[in-house]
Amino acid sequence: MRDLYREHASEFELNAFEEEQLLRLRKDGCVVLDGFFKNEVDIVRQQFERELVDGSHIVTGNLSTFDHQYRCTLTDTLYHIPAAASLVYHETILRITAAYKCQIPVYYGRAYRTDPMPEPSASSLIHRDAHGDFTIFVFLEPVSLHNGAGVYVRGSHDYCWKSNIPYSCDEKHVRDVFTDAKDWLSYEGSAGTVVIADTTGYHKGPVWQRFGDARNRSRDVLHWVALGVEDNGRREGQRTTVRLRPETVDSFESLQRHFLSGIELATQEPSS
Ligand SMILES: O=C(O)CCC(=O)C(=O)O
Ligand SMILES: [Fe+2]
Repeated sequence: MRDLYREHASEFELNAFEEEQLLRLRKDGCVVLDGFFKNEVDIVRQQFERELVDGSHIVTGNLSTFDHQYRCTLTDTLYHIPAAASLVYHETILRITAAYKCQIPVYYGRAYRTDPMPEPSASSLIHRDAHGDFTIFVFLEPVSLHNGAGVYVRGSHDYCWKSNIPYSCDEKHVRDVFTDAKDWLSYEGSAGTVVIADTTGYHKGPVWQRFGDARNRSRDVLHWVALGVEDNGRREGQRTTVRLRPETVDSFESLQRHFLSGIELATQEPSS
């Protein structure tokens, strides 16, 4: 798959803005693009709100280790919110992800709301994701420490890649290693803010300034994880990614076909 990417790297050529983000991403492990989708996000948020009120396609907990009673996830997100597809498959994000991973990214977005939590648990505690996981968040409303921002530890991607540390870890240990307050990047921004993060590095979210404060509000996010194609094959079934078997992708054209049929599949009426 990496060879396929290298052979067709010109298809993913970056413009000056994307190049700048890529450099920051390589250095810090995370970039925040404030209000990047400010014009597109309202329609996505309205459609998600309708689904939350209707409730019939909302699942609470049990989708993955980090899903819990405070998280409400919309199933078949791209079908129920067709407007989300142009964000999830946005060229700039595809190009940055491809260039960072030197791989053609395959993924599937989903929307969720996290209600205020009385105390940090699951992904709100410092952790890292599996090696090679690369996460994109689009915040559907302005996001701050009042409605569950997030934190990324700048530079920890290199540290985590090199060492075989566990997924969950003690925040004190991370603070001992990353002592500079500037390393602790809190991602906040206006509606449509995009965060692109190598989540092999340490992060946590959602995070409120004071957990348990009665004034805390929920946060709505469109979220997806770009796995390498090899990873996707290995972990098929565990993630709601587009299904793609490496052995069926032997040329760029067949990859493009798979990619498009993946998008089509994701935006089609669910079978059950
Ligand atoms: O919602 C978030 O901020 C983070 C989710 C996360 O880190 C995860 O699912 O691994
Ligand atoms: Fe995570």
